[in-house]
Amino acid sequence: MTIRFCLGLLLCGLSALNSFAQTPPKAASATKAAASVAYVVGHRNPDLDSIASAIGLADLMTRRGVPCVPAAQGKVTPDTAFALAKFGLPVPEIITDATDRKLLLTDHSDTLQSLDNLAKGEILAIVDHHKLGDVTTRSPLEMWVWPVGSTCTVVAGMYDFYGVGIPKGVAGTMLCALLSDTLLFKSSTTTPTDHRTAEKLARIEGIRDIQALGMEVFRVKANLAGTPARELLLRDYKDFTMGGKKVGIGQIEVMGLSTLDPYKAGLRAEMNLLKAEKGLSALFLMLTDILTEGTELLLVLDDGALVEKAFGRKPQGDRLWLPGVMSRKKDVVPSLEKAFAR
Ligand SMILES: [Mn+2]
Repeated sequence: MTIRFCLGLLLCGLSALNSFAQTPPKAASATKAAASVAYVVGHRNPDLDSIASAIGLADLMTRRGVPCVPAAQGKVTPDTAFALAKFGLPVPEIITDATDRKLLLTDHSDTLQSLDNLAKGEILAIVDHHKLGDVTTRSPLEMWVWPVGSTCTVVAGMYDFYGVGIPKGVAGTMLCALLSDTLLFKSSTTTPTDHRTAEKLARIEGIRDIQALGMEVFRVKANLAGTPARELLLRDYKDFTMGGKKVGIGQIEVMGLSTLDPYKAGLRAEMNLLKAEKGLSALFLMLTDILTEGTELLLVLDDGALVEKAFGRKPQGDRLWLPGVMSRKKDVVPSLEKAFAR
């Protein structure tokens, strides 16, 4: 009795002390609950790499003692839905605003490609494989940016570094993303690390034929049937600022360019509309053929001379064939940035 009484007194005293220390107690606990989980999120118009890297990084961080959930900045694409269903993972929740959120950014570091009100959130980490963007932070952060074929390659490297095993399901989804982002290892962004990582992920998932899995992903990705032109244009679309001008670049990957013939007129019309709506100086759409390994660049722009400056060839009217060009981040963005900077 006495002991219980003393303990009671002690607890009362402690909680009084505690509530005295926390001012105001109610608001503090509410904020704490909301802030306890961090969101891992890829870029706008999320592709499979953005989603899979968010899932992998959320799992790794949670197991390192930082509770995280994967999120997406919008509806997932058909190839993402396919990979998640194949490996039994749920579709991440959609978030669009950073306010009062703890965040880990994957697959981007550009504010234009990130959440609204990014400055009102707290960024704990950036994990990416693009050029370094303009995101800044107030506090120290963990930052992993590698020039490799996919953000999932970087996330796999982080698992390795921290000595954490990649779970089945997550490994398979990350493998699909790696294959999707490297265009089955054909993109100029592909490195030996990507090949090694793919083999490791396949081993974990028990996948024997990596190429066959990649073809499955691309059959879904390249199936455009019934998709409205506006949706096709925006599916893998990114905004950039180049030489102070607003520039948009979309990409559609197909197996055989003729697949796109029925869509070209509609795409062209939507490109003109989108350029006006967004007040862009230039809008490019990369029609990338995985079979012939090149890109037909559709263009709508104010200054036609820019394209020749960037790629060293004259466009044929409103299009330009670029043999061997398959990567927006490595083959197209740097050339355009240079041309716009002049
Ligand atoms: Mn990526």
